Amino acid sequence: MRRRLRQTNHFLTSVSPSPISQLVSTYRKKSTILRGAFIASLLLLTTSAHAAFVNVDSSQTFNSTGIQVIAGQVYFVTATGSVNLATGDGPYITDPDGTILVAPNSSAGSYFFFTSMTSPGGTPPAVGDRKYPLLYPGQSATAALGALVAGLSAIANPTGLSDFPSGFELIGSSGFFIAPSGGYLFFAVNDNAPGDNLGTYSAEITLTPEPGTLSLTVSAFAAWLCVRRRYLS
Ligand SMILES: [Ca+2]
Repeated sequence: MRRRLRQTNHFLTSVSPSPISQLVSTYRKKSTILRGAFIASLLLLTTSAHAAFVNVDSSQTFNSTGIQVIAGQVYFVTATGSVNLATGDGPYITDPDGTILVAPNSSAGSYFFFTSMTSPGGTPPAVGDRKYPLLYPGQSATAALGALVAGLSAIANPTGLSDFPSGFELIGSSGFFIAPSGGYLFFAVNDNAPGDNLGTYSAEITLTPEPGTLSLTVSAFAAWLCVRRRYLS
C-alpha cells in the first residue's frame, strides 16, 4: 500500500507538481511530527511516575514520606498492614482503612473508651466496623480511628500538629492525595494518643502523570493512528 502511495505520488509529481503532491507531503510531515510527539509524550509519561515506599509507624504522631510536593501534583497511595491503637488495655487493631480487625472485649480497659468516647457514641467496637474521633480528635476528625491519613507541612521538620494548617485527610488502603500547595508530605495513623500504639503500615506512593501529559499522549496517539490509517496504510 505504501509502495502504491509512493508510486501514485511519483506519478502525480511527474505529471505536475500539483497541490496534491504537496498535500501528501504535508500529511507525511504531520505524521512524523505526531509520531514524534507521541513518543516524546510516552517517554515523559513513563519517566514522570515513580514509587516511594514508606513505613508509617503508629506510635508516632506523624511520619515523613521524604517527599516534597508541588501544588497540583497527584499521588496515588496504597497501604497494607495492621496496627494496635491500645496495647495497654485493648487490643484495638485496625487496617489502613480503620476497619477493626481485633476489638477489645467488654472486660478490657479500652472497651468503655471506644464505646462511649468515639463515634458512633454508645456503640461497642466490633470487628468489621469503624469508629471515629468524638471527644478526642486525632490527626483527622473525620477519618476512622486507625486509618492512614496524609498531611502537608510547609516545613521539613514539623514538631506538632499545628505545623499542618490544613490538617490531615483520609488515604486509607487505597487513595489519592492532591497537593493543594507546595510542601512536605507526611503520613500518620489517625489516633489522638499514639504513645500506646504498636505496628506500622507499609505505604507505596506513586506520582501520577499530570493531566496535561496524559491528554497530550492520548491525543497524539489518536491523531497519529488516524493519519496513519488514512494516508499511510
Ligand atoms: Ca492509642
